[in-house]
Amino acid sequence: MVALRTKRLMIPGIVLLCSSAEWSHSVIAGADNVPVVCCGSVAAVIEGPAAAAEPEGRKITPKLTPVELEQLQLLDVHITSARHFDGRKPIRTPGNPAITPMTAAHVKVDGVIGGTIQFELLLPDEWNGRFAMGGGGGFVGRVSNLIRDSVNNGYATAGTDTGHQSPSGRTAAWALDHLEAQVNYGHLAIHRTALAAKAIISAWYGRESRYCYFFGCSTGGGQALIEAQRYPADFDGIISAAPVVQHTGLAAARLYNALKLFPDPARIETPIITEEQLTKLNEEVLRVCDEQDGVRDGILDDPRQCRFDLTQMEWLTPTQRDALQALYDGPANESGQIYPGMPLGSEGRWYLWKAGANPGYLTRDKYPNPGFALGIEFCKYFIFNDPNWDYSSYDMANWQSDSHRAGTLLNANNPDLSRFRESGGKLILWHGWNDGPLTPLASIEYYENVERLDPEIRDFFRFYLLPGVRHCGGGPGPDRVDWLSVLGRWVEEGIAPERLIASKIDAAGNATTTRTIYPYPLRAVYNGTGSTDEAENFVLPASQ
Ligand SMILES: [Ca+2]
Repeated sequence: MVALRTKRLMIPGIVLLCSSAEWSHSVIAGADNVPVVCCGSVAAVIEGPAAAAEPEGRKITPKLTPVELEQLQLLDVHITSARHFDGRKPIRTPGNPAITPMTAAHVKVDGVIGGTIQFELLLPDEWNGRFAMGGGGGFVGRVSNLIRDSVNNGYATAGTDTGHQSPSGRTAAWALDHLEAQVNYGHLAIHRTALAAKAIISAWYGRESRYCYFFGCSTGGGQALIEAQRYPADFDGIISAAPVVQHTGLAAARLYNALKLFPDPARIETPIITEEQLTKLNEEVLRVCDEQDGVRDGILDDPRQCRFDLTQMEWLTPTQRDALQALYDGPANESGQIYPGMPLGSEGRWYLWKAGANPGYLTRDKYPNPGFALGIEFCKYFIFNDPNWDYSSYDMANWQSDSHRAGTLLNANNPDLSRFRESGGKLILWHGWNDGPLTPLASIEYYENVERLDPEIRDFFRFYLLPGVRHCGGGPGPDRVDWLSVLGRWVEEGIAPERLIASKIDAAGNATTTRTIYPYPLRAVYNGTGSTDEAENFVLPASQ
């Protein structure tokens, strides 16, 4: 037996033990005791430059070559390639034009964890000492990183497919009777990718990450919350945007919508309501509600303040009114409310997400729209384990018991964030009021549940509602905030985000409208003078 001389490298949440023996054994003793093997050369790197503290602010450069990195041995982690890009030709992100093309020189690392969890890690030539990981959307199913372009600002950044392939992100046959795939999707793949990325970063630069961040939206917003709940040592700061707080509750809402909007499964190509009718409904909501916040601007600053009576909409049929009321109310059964309904003002995206029949989706997915697809696929493969399950005869009375098992694997609604708080973590949650697919009322419910357990919640957790902003961005309201910088100032400098300025950016890159945003439950209101397009004219009333 080889006697091991070990050296310890402290990484947030894990301890690496590396020896100078060729292909020695090492152990990561962390939250899940994931074992890792690293080679002696890596240990030497760790023992050398890692010991010298890097001055704050200096860019850190690599200590290995891409070829050496490809030879790095991590147990159950296989690095498939490490390629250098010089940054002279901008690299776009297929399928996500919102991500700025990458222009920073960097090494792109591709790898696989546990045989199925594919990941990508970008290592900039000039590193700012920070690791920033991004989340995915829908059922993920391809390597996804919401903040891939953070490499341009010097972050090492990673993303994962969460352990399965689903190119559209809307199908879930991969989850059929596959507990490992379900757990990977639910939370474990993000955690394991974070650990692997940190170990590779430490080897590459010869020192550990100074700060670690996570930023996800939609499914990625749920990934963000579940990281804080299950793996509180993984990240120093987390941003959860428009999150899937509760997969099973969201599936209930989508199933309930399908029952109301597509009652006949043989006629899913024929919606019961038209896009023009939903546009008209949105206009009627704005006519009644818009000015209640003091500004007629096509934006509802707090839709909960408005009372809108669907029965007055005589141009809708009783069947249409019943289905639309169900969307506003959310799913319920004799046990009570299952999931919150949709807020007033979000109707503008309902046709696309829940109520319409898009020929493209019908051809590709055999479903009329993304909300229908995601909801019914979830029921088939996570709850009933039956590809032929028929939604149209389902009785919502059994929902809580039917969905319980899936909820224990996937839901990100545990309100106990005490371990994350104790580890020094900071959490930002934001949600747009005009979100068509995911109701912001679920985010309010989660924040208030956490607050019930921890009245001093604002010490480490801030929640922002953005008026007029759609799912993950866009819409009539100012949607741009440099969230990663806001979080960084809180984590690294202790400057808590008391007041934010959100901007709306036009095609030329200019800010056309700005709004002041305060953490929930505070809300800025128009002071009555000056332009309603300028944040400085929106203030916190004395009553708050
Ligand atoms: Ca308004």
